[in-house]
Amino acid sequence: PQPIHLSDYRPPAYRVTHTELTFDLAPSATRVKARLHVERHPERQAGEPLMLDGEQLALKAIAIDGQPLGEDEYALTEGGLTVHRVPEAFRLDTEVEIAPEANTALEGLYQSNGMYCTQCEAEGFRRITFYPDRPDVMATFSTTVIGDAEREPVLLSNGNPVERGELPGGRHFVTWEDPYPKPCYLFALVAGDLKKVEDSVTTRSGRDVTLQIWVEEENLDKTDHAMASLKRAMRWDEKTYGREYDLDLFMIVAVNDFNMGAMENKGLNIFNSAAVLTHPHTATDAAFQRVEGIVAHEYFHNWSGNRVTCRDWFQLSLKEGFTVFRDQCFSADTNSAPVKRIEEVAFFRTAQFAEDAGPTAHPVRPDHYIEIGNFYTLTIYEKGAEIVRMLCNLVGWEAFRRGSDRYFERFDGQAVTIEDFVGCMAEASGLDLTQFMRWYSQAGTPEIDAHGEYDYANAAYRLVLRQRTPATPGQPDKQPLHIPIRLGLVGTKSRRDLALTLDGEALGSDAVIHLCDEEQEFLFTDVSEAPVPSLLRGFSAPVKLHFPYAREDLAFLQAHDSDGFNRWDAGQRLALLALDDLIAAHRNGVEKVMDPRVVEAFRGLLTLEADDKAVLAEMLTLPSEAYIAEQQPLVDVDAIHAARTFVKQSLAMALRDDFLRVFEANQSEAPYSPEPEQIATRSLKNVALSYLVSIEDEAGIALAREQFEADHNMTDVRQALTLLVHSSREDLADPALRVFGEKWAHDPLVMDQWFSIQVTRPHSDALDRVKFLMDHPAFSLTNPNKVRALIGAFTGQNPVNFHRLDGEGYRLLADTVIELNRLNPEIAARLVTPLTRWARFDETRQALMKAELERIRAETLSPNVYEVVEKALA
Ligand code: HT7
Ligand code: ZN
Repeated sequence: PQPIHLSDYRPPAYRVTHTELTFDLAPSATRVKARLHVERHPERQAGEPLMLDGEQLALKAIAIDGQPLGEDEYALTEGGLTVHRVPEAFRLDTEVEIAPEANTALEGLYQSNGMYCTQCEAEGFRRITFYPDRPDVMATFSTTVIGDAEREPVLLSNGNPVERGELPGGRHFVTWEDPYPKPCYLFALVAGDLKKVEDSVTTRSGRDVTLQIWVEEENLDKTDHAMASLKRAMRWDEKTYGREYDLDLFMIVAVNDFNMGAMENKGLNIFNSAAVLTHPHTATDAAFQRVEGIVAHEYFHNWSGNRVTCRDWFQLSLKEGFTVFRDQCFSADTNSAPVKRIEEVAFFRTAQFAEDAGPTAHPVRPDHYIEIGNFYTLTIYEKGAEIVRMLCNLVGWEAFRRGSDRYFERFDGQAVTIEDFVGCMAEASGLDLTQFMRWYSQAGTPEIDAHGEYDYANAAYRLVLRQRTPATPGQPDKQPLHIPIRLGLVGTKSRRDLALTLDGEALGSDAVIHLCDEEQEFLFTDVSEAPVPSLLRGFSAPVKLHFPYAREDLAFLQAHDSDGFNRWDAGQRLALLALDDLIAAHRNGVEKVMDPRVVEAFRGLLTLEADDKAVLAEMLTLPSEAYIAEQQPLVDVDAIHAARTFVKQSLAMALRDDFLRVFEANQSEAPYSPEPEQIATRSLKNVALSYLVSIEDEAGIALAREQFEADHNMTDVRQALTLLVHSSREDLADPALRVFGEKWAHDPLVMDQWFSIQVTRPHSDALDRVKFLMDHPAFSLTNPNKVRALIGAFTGQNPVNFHRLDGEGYRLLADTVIELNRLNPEIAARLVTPLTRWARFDETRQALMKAELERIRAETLSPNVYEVVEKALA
């Protein structure tokens, strides 16, 4: 497969102004009739052939303006259909046959639990009909869906239903009209035996909107939270961005087989059931919060993505980065804002940093790709959101909002570029954002080396910052970026933020400085006492910051920094330094000794009367093994696991009574609610429990068992079960797993949790369990949630077992990727990621991992897997 380059972009030769579709549904032979109203693009010459994308379509009929075409008038190719000569404006009719039941790739029209559904982003529409499958072709759609009245009583598509009726042979139809021009990637169809929950809202301008969530009957009791989240998101977007919903009907459908979380199809969002269904007994707090965030994200796309869309797929982050930023702010407003930021950053620094440092690193706006499906990445989504966040902080909220209004108004109904978006922000703020644009074109994580000195004699603090971005594949040389650094200077005597004066200008006590050159010096004057600098507050830029903090400085910041995020970060840095020593001790076979400063810091946290329990729970959570690995020059999974376990157990032993007190003080019998206060209390209690069980303290074990048996809510049950299963108390783990597995055998989303808990167990039987569970009746390789719950959880969250020195973990992953490559290339390409990180490990593991990649490469590969494996072995 050949790469596509951004620099080759040209507008389409022909555009489609209106699309009429008729689907006659049948599992193995669905007929799709398409009538396209086509005209030449004014910027393209007359006389060019009409080229349409199409894959796995059996063409049954083709006509232009009612005249059937002869075989010499068109050509079918592997990727589509070419009509050699067409008029300036015309009507193209085609009819094709497709087989939804055979579609395991879950792109285009497929079946999930017998219901029909579609996934068209990025290039799935070409598996439905011949079409210019590119986002800059925007048309209004009229869609008729014909199905069996009994098997498919519900027939849905985008927009508003305008006609319905009976047909001979027990068939029926519904016609839908979507008045908003859209690219075909936003097309959707759903048909099946679904039930709905309905609600309504009145928008700010007085439009009544019906809200529907469509699910299988047994899930009708799991939609309340999604509906409430949707209503909150609608209000929030009106209030915060002045954006209103624009159709009379907004629908969400839950499907079990789905490659990603959800899809923002116009007026008909399709959701992975895991991203919409919740119930206190089946979903954890984290799942409730995830559902709220995803419901909001898809809804926000109605403006950032649908009304204003992307010119081409290189601009993907235009809609995704902006929409993630919007959903992050929404969730911060609805939940604990500092915890939301801590969670975002912890995840970002673990996973996006790793992506940026690996062989598939790419800019937020890539300049070439083979398979766009491989570019729904943390870089496009999360780093894209960090860039929008920096923009917002740089120009200030008021100018950002003016820029956003300008963007939506100027480009409504158009397919545009990242320059168009940033241009609106530059106009609204008057700032020159030329250098800032490099964030979009340069891959890799910038690193900042910082140092500072306090000059007692002159009461000045000199801070020197130096930036460099390491080379990434295809980008050996990097240019300096515009990096906003929010900071404070915390006085070591007063324990307060000191007033900041820079170049004679008073900046307050919390300010942003701009690092634009390779190296810059900042001289703060009138600094009345020696400070400890608190840098990159709130993670003001997606960079790695190195400052030679003494451990005492970190303990000081953890206790006294006014910025909650940096208080947490100082604690993480302090723990990381202790972990570094212990990793070295483990490798050298030296006795491990716990750093008393970490114990004292934790004691301080536990004895403090916490006003924010959610933040406290985060502060008591040690960096994950994956994050620790990210900090190491070479990853030693066994040493990391041993060191982290040692720290956890040392803290648990030293502070056992404190953890017990915190656990008991935060137990509650109140009925479950996903409100922030309750979530915070549960988090704190469950962190405390994890320490107690880590040392197999009898009281702790008893509490975990009681919590499991009390069966109050899934957050508590899952935590208790995980702790028991991950402990070495097999006598408790196996019965608990059996009880849980039998109780929830009927619920696929709970069974996903049951799978994950077992295969993330850090014991040596984990790999055998994975193999055994792959034959479990509830497991299926064609269901992406199951693959993620079992294989993804094992390879991503069980480092000591995945990286077994006999290479069995790698072999299992490669076998699975090879099989999935045929069934679902998109999922296969994502799943292979852990193998692509081979360069981070010792030579033995490197060789084993590369051998498995070679074995995959020897297969006949989908473009998705081919692109990833080639990059990994380049
Ligand atoms: N915009 C949606 C992306 C998506 C997707 C992409 C590729 C294959 C399957 C997919 N399902 C959804 C989701 C979003 O970002 O909101
Ligand atoms: Zn999105």
